[in-house]
Amino acid sequence: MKRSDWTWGLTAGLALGLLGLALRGAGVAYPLEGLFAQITYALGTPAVFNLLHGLFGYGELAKNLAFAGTALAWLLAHPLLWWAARRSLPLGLGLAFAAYAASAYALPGGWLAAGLYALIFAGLVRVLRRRPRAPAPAPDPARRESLRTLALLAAGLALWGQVRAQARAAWDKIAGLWPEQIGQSRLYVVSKNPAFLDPDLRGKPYALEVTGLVGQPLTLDLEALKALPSADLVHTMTCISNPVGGDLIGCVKWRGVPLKALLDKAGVKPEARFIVWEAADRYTESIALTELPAEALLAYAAENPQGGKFEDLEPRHGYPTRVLLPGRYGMKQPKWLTRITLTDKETTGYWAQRGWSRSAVIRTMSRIDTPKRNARLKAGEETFVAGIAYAGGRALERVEVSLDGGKTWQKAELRPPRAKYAWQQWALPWKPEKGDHTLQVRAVEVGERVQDPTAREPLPDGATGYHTVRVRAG
Ligand SMILES: Nc1nc2c(c(=O)[nH]1)N[C@H]1C(S)=C(S)[C@@H](COP(=O)(O)O)O[C@H]1N2
Ligand SMILES: [Mo]
Repeated sequence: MKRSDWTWGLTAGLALGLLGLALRGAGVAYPLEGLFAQITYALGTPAVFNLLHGLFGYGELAKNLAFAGTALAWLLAHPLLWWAARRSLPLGLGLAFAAYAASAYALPGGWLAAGLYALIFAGLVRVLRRRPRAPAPAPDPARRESLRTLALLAAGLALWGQVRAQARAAWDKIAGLWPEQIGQSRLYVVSKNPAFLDPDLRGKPYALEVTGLVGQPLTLDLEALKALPSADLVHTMTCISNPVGGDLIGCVKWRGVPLKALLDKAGVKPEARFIVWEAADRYTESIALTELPAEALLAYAAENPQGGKFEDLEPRHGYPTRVLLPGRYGMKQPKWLTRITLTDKETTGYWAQRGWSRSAVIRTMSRIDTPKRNARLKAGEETFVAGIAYAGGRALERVEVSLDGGKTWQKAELRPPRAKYAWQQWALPWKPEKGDHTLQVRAVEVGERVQDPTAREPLPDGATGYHTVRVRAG
């Protein structure tokens, strides 16, 4: 081995290690993580485990040292691979694939990721290694060279597509898990009215008023609203009366007019401090201007995930327009909106008058979608504990699952959020042993803010506590 093998090898190992972090965010298996899992699994045998923890204590230190060791092993492997690849690129490619596959094979999509990493590695070798200056005997070597590079690139791209598709499919394959986005037809419906008394404004004259402390009062029908510049918002609607584990929650992509734009058009007077909403069913709500989220939307359409087309709001979801106030419970988001009034005095909304929270800020929640409670599972068969989690627009650090009724917790795979106000899917592969199991889930926000464990009823501020599901495996 030459010195350059060391320099280039270590550089490539470092680059791939770092690149891997970014790829991991995009759902590609991270070989370093697989290697770490295998090494710690081996070290986890009781004797070794006790020895290590006797030496380093039970804190994070032992784990971090183990990871540092893994990273070092990873780095040191790369000069060797580089040396091999310099002698023969196919040999290097093969060895690299073997090494990455040995690290990542146990992770979902691990084999594909290994292929992708090996190709990137080979690409690095081709680009970075100094070519011998020997006279080229082959006919038209430049052309052949670029063809080979192109082939490598094409293979890399194809594999990348595969990896992405598989990462997506892996989530879609978990039976019973709610999708990243639902259509309005699957969204829960809550209203203060008996359904037959809900407003149905289809085919009726409609005018939305913007009035009160504004420079230029507005009256807009649906056409006029649709003619204004629009925005899309992936937004999770949830009801303050949703019990822990309940399904009064759903993430939908909406389209409408940004409220800020509408307010600018009307010209809010300086003395205005609150927005009061009024709806066709005489529902009212309000919010302080300073608390209006920048993304707040006057929605008139929702995306149908089958086909991706935007459709008018269904009557039960507020046709023709409704308010979307991300981060707040559904009660702050009137349907069948008819009037927006700017005022200097606070008013109390329909549910707040009845004792529910005034601010109605969404509490961090997580739910187990599968397995269902009292499910009968096959002992020893690989399955998933999976569900959704949402923190009202605050970022989630991780989701943890307990398979033993809250005694111990482990990190689940958390799918990166589609958007700020999207719920997130999470999943943990699980091979249940024979017997009864109590599953629990909790979400952890950035800054180690763990979801509130106290069991509370929805009234008045929204339910808290961990969703708990008992199942039997036999
Ligand atoms: N006009 C009007 N808007 C309303 C309500 C209502 O009774 N009347 N209920 C609110 C409540 S409590 C919730 S949870 C959401 C539910 O919206 P969805 O039925 O579209 O899911 O609408 C809100 N907007
Ligand atoms: Mo609600």
